[in-house]
Amino acid sequence: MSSLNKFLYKSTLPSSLQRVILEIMRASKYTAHAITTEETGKSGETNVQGEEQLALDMRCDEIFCNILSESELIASFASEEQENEVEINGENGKYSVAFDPLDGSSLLDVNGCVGSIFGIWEGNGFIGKKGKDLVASGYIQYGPRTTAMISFDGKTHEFTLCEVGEYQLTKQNISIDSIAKIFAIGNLRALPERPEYKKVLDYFLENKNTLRYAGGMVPDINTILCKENGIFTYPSHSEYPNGKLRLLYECAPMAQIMMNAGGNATDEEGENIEDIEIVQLHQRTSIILGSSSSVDDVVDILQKK
Ligand code: AFP
Repeated sequence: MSSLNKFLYKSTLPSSLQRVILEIMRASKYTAHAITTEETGKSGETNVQGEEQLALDMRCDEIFCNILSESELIASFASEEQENEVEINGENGKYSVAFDPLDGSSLLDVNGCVGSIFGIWEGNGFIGKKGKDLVASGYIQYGPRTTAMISFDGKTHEFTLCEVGEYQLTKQNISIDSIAKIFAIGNLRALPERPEYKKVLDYFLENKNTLRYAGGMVPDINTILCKENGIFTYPSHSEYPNGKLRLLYECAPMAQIMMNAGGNATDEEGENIEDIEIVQLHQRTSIILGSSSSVDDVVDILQKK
């Protein structure tokens, strides 16, 4: 099997973009180590989202920030844990990276799988850009094994961190079935106020679909990509009127990863996630993502009301 380095080298990606991806993946190795060796307790701080930060949230953010800050290729970066964009080389940089350094941190205390998510855009900054402008995206899942899905040039591939600390290609050209048999139905707390979402649940149950819901965006979407089948739903409700998940560093990268695997990714009105303009670093969106025909069916159900 090819190493990530060799796979990138043989690709058509500019060497500068290859280097940025490798720096992000270097950060993931330190993150994987921190997760298995450092405390999972609370930090006593809250982030810009008003969410209680765990010590590991801050540690993983520090790892990504430090590594990206060292690169002359980085124009700026944006993190879930940082209120504002951080300019590194500005107009002298080539790429801007948005990342969620530790997604699903509420799963740490139960030893659940967590992940890091990233998206890479050309140029300096994010406002005014869209998911379709991403030049590469990916996530790392920290579980019994550390694995990653990395997407560029219209394809999505899986890599696994091997014993010598190198990512090896383990699955090339992921391809998602069009009809879901697996469903990861998020935000069930919306059911009482959204009877149309109950119809979505009934749709999955009537089709005898298999429920797989971990409560982490990375493990839930990773199941769909590894099984090459499934659908993930996280609609809005009164607590999160625009949805809970963030466009810039969660939904836009995940949408590209999924679409480059032949799936689809829209909001609950059916707008392609990749077409939603980034107007605020931490803006939220609803998301329906996975097997393309099933995404269409769920949006139709939600829209019929
Ligand atoms: P945490 O980072 O607070 O664990 O939230 C994880 C997350 O942002 C995303 O990874 C999940 O898909 C989603 O929230 C789960 O939300 P619920 O807790 O409402 O199921």
